[in-house]
Amino acid sequence: MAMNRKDIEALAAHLEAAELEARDVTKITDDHPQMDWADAYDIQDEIRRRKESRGHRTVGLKAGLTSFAKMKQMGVDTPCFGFVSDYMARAEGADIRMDELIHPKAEAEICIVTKAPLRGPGCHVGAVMAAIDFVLPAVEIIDSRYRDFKFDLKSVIADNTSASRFVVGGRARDVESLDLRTLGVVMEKNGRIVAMAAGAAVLGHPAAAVAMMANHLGRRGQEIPAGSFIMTGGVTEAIAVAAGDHINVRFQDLGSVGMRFV
Ligand code: OOG
Ligand code: MG
Repeated sequence: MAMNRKDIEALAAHLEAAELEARDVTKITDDHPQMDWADAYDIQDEIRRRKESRGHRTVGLKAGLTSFAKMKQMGVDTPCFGFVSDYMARAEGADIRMDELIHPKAEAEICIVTKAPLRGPGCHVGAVMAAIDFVLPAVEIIDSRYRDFKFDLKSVIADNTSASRFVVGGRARDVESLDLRTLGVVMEKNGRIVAMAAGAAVLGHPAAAVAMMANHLGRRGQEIPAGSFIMTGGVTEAIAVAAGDHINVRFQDLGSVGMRFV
C-alpha cells in the first residue's frame, strides 16, 4: 500500500461524487502516480462501503476487460473486478436516462449465479462450473467517470470499473444445457448489427473470468458467496450510445436483452 487511509477515503468520495453527479474528472493516477494495485482496490472497496452505509445493497460482482476486444479498445492487458449496486439495475426494455450519465457505452455480458461459494487461490474453470446455479444474459452500461473515457487500469479499478447501469433479461438456463464457449452473441443498435462474438471471447471461457475473480478476491481475503450474480465481462467492444438509441442483444439459447436511451 502506497497511500494512506485519508487519501483513499478522499479519492473514493471524489470518484463517487463524480458518478452520482454525472460529471467527468481527470484520471486519478495523474495526481497520485504512486498509487498501487492494493490502493486502487481499496478505493473501490471504500466506494462500496459508502454506498452500503447509505442503505444501497451490493447485488452483483463484475469482471471487466476480460475479452481481447475490450482490452484492445481500452489499451490494457489485464482484467479487473468490481461490483454493482441495487440502484444500478434497470428492467428489460426500460428507458435509461442519459441525463444521469456522462458518456455511456453498452456491452453484452454472459452472467452466472452461483449456488456454492468460490474461494481462491487455486480456483479453476472446473470449480466454477460446479458452482454455477444458472446462466443468464445481461447488458451492462458502463460510464467511466474519467474524461473522454480514457484511463489506466489502476484508475478504472478505483472507479469501480466504470459500473453504472445493468439490465438482466432473456431467460435463465442450466449450465449443462449450454456450451459457454460457443454461445453466440449478436448486438444490435437501432436494428443494425454493431458487434458479435462468442463466449470464448471472454478469456477462452466465461467461467475463467469467474475463477480469476475468485483468485483475485482470495488474495484480498475475500470469497464469492453462494447466490452471487456475476457478470463475466463484455464479449465485444463496448458501443457508445446516445439519447434515442435502442440496444438489443440476442444471446444464443438465452433470449435477448433490450433497452432504450432517453
Ligand atoms: C472498464 C469496465 C469494463 C467490461 O465488461 O469489460 C467492463 C471500462 O471499459 O470502462 O465492464
Ligand atoms: Mg462490463
